[in-house]
Amino acid sequence: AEERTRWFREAKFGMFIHWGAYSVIGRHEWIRTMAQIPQADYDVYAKQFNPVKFNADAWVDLAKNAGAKYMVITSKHHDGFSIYRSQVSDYDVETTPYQGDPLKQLAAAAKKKDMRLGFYHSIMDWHHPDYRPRRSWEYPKNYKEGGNNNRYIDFMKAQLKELLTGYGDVAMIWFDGEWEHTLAEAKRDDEVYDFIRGLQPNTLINDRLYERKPGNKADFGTPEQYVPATGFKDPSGKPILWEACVTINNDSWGYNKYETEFKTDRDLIRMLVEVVSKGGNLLLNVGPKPDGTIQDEFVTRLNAMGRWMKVNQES
Ligand code: FUL
Repeated sequence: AEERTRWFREAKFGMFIHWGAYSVIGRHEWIRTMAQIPQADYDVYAKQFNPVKFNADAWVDLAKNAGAKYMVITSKHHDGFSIYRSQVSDYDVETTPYQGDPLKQLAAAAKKKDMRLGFYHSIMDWHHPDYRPRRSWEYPKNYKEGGNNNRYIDFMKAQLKELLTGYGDVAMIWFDGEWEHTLAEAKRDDEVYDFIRGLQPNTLINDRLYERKPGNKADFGTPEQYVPATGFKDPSGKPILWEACVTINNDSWGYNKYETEFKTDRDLIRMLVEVVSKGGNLLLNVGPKPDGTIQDEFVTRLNAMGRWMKVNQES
């Protein structure tokens, strides 16, 4: 385990990327639930995902120039839409006009530029017919009925297999949305853990696979939108590696075209220093636009962090 996490401990700084069908709407990655958008209406937006200006090299350069050593991108967020060409799902980029596979392009660019790449993969899935519970606002009478979470977990494993066999070395699988205890109730969280290890023994796995179950095997903890006062402990009280994930803008992770509040260069540099001084990593988020470009408010701040780092680097 020590050896497996060495790069992570040395990396200190990563770039998080939330990008998907919700970016088309441009409000928040939770927009489907927040605005209670029926699936059929949401699909109209999903089908418009067409990032014709996406340039994987530019994204990797942006991260690299900022001083980030790894990138983590949403292969699938809670809305269930996969931004890669998935053979086991028909709710993916293949249903859009876009011809490419954004994750393939990003993986190739990252490899070329010596950048590690990991995938955020949501366990919770508002779209998959087998996932339970469905949203209670959508199915008020029968949100727990039908479906089959065991079948859903099989589907999730099939997607993980695609990600872990078709995209080169995967730095980490960053799970999320296990607070509905889908895997825990089916007693299949360790099975998913072993499945990943079997495909790529060095891929790191975050604590959200387990929703912080005591004694779990996760490689690192994931404080969200705050920097822990002192280190970070697992539920049994043992200090563990940690990575604080934080947005540059006020609170949405996906692109929000109405956002007006952004942390300053100074806020961000000080936050990075604080995180590193406490032994953690900072995973700083950007929410790219649906066309594949990244807004100036993010770019200028990331560049400022990079400049600061270059000036203050030990030679
Ligand atoms: C949360 C999610 O619900 C947010 O949308 C975001 O992905 C954040 C990093 O994790 O739990």
